[in-house]
Amino acid sequence: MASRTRATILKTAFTSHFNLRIDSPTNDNRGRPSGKDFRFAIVATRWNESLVSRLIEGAVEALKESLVDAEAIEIYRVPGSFELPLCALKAAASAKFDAVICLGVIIRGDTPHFDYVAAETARGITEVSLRTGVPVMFGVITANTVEQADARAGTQADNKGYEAALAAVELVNLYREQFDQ
Ligand code: DLZ
Repeated sequence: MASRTRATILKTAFTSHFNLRIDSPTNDNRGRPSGKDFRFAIVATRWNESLVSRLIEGAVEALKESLVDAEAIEIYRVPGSFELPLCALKAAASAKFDAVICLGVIIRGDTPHFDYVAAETARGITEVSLRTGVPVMFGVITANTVEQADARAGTQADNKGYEAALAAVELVNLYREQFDQ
């Protein structure tokens, strides 16, 4: 019984995934959901600027590949990751955006500071999404070393900003098509 239920859920999930990504009229020619006519806010930190700037580039690249107009992307900068949730909340509550993409890099230091900043950033971003109903993406690298962070700020699939932006485009399509939002 349990396995039959699981099979049904898997089949349903596969069917809607298939419809969304391949058959949907909003698909672009790369076989991905299209971001056309959606609006996105990018909220990014100034801490670890050299890495975060690469996450912003990755996110913008993914949005453009998804046919998002350049004017439909707004970028807001905050000091550090701890400040991401409040700015994300303001962007999400403004009703100007279909999704918010948070970008930052938190690198472990010698003190427990990393744990407080990383935990509160993740918790805050989740809370913004649940409170507003707007998808808020966690494009924040949490790494033990600069080398680890560097490897996650590479190109395309190796870039957390690119990955977060693709997830945002997928979600806005899902919610519009399945829940009319
Ligand atoms: C203070 C601090 C430290 C030590 N490390 C980071 C980090 O690795 N990544 C990051 O995004 N921000 C860091 N910050 C700054 C905090 O996020 C925050 O901006 C300050 O504590 C001020 O509230």
